[in-house]
Amino acid sequence: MIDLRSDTVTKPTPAMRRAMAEAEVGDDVYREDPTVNRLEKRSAEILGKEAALFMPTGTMGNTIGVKLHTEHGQEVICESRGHLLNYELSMVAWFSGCVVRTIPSEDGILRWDQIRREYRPLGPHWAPTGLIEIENTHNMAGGTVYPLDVISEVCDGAHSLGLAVHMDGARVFNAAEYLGVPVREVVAKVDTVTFCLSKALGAPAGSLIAGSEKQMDRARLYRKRLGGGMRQAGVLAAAGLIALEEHPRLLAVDHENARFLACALAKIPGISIDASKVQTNIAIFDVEGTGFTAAGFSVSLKERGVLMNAINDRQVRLVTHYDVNRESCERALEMVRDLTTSAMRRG
Ligand code: TLP
Repeated sequence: MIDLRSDTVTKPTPAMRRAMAEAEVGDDVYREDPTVNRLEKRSAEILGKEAALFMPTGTMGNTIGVKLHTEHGQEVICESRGHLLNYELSMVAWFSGCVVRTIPSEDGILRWDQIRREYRPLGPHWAPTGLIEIENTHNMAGGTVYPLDVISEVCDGAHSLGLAVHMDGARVFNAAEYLGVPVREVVAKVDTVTFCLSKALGAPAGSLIAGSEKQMDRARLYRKRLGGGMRQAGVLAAAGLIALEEHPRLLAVDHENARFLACALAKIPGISIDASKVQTNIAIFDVEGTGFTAAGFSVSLKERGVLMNAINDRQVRLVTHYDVNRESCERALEMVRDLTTSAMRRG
């Protein structure tokens, strides 16, 4: 099987497995796991934040990010297709007691003037805005990257109104690679950021949230409340350290593979995608012209040994990653061509 469903599917590398077997561990709830401590320290250094905290998942990182900045009864502004709203089981409501105000956009990127129009101060009828959340890269908009000046403008605007900005940076290292800048520049102005080791960076599990020391002290309590005190988590952090230190430099290959796939898909009759918009490791394409629904396309492609997920009735998402090389991408394309030509022949 060629698995292009997500970059979450990567298996730990031999180096990660060795590091996991040999990891020095302790009880992380007592802060005694040296490997977790090292991962948190290095994450904070690399992101240019005071402190960072190891999380089992990106969902928990975002949940805690929202909790840190809001009170019950407030609104969190995010983009309409944001992961926070659509794929996190309404944790914003469940844990933080907030509602989400969405702003639609074509490319997943929110500009300050759009946010400013939706901002609500304290008033007699409505939920006041408590937080701005931005997703970088934006998953369901096709891995799009926030330009640095847009992040800067959003953060300056939010801060001028006394609001914080949380970045869902599940794939923020992909954004940094695309922009050609160190990741600390991408997150410099946001108040907190979550990033995932378990996605494009290839670790088997784990994410981090980063921000100020004070915020991370509170985040530690919320993590425990949510059942995320993981004890000898150094076995996971050991793989995470390799992902953090070694894998960012490999991301360019995934980006080239995604662009390669997008350019070739654009030439297949019935498929539509603007390959020039593929910036990182995610490509989303429309299959309506092939006669398939997106779900039908996905099922038929699986019969040919290629996995891609339907994300709505018409669109299919592919994600390139460490475990899929160029040769596998070429084979995946052959299978897509085979599928669409046989469907067209049948009429
Ligand atoms: N994304 C997954 C699915 O949940 C859709 C994927 O396959 O892409 N933020 C963003 C932007 C994400 O893409 C994801 C996972 C998360 C947060 C949540 O991370 P986990 O799965 O670790 O809770």
